[in-house]
Amino acid sequence: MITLALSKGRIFEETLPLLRAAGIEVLEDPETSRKLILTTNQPEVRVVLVRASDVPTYVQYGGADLGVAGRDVLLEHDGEGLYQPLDLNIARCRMSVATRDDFDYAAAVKQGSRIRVATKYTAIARDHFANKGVHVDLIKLYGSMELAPLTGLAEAIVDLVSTGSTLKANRLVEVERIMDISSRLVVNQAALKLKREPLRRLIEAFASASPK
Ligand code: PRT
Ligand code: MG
Repeated sequence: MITLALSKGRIFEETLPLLRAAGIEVLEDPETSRKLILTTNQPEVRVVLVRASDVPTYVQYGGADLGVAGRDVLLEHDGEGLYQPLDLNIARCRMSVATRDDFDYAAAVKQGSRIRVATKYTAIARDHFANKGVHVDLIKLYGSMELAPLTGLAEAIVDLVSTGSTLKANRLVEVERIMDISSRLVVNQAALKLKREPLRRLIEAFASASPK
């Protein structure tokens, strides 16, 4: 049995064409079914649905043989034992710094002021500001980062941006791009040895079907 960990939503949707290219059809729709284990047309392949940030954990401890996770999630997850053979180029977006449109970020940085930054991505944010030599107080949030600058919780946020419409709707502006983000395939290292052939075939099919 090969177990693939996916999260519901964009990662599931964007992985479907890659599975199809490998001859795998998922037989249940996670949007209508409440099942967490989905069968496929191949009796030896199943999909498990987990939170996006839990994908690396499932793969690391062998709850799944492989999974698809965003670069953001992988950078925030500290764990060994994950083989990352492939950037799938799906679920693309960027990690950015954003502030209220009336906040002068450049001036605050130049003056060396301490900036309060709210984010779910504390590892990425800590690294970014340390490399720039900018003093920040990081405030950990689990969602709705956009609200932080509007309520005075923080001057800036570090969050994912794709179309930019969420920032715009909240009168925030992107003041710095930290990195481009896409989703990667992660594989359990022990599974790679024990299930070498089927995994190799799957990885190859994903590689040739993933957007360039
Ligand atoms: O939602 P949940 O808390 O379960 O987990 P999650 O938010 O980590 O999962 P999910 O499914 O929302 O995202 C899974 C992965 O998709 C992320 O880890 C990213 O690698 C990738 N991805 C790509 C995105 C986006 N694009 C994206 N736009 N993840 C989140 N967003 C959010 C962003 O945080 C912001 O709130 O969408 C909003 C901005 O979108 P725009 O289009 O308005 O700019
Ligand atoms: Mg989400």
